[in-house]
Amino acid sequence: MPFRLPELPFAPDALGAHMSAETLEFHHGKHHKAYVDKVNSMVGERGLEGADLSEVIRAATERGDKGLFNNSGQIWNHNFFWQCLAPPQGQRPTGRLAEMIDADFGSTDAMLAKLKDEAVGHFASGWAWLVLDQGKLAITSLHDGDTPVAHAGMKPLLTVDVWEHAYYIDYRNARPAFVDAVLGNLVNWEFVAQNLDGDGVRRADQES
Ligand code: MN3
Repeated sequence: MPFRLPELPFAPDALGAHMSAETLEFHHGKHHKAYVDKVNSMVGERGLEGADLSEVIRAATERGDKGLFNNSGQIWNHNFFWQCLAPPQGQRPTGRLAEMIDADFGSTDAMLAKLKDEAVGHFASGWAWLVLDQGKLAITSLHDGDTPVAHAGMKPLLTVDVWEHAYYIDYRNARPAFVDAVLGNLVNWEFVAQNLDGDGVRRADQES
């Protein structure tokens, strides 16, 4: 079986003006789908039929296969990104996650400001990440299709897609406004808190 485009975990109009149905139609329905189609066209000739998505990413890393790496990494990154989003209901981090954020950054607002700086400051295409690194929270970014799946010990908690295709419809070229809208309104903090178990990679993995 080839890889499939996973369904969005919310209705296409559920994120309101922060991320429009038209953006999701293009970002999920065309960009994310294109990565799925591309990888499905590549795995056969590379002897990787039947491998899980994470196994394809790791094989591409070991082989230095840039094309397969970026396309398969982008499938996983988008699988994870959609789960990081939820309809805007004034949600904020709670419980152990909130305590860890306060301990490592001082406050939720301070953490969000740092994550925004990383997202806005990342040159060209990539992803900003909140990760768990040796039991502490950390903020970083990865370039193009690079993904925590390829970095042993990097446990993903939350990501923001800062490829221009994530915001050009709703925000034109204004990446800071897009990042503010996502971090201030759309984060699924329950999903982020679940990932404190270190099992985030599995939650966006796929069998083929
Ligand atoms: Mn994208």
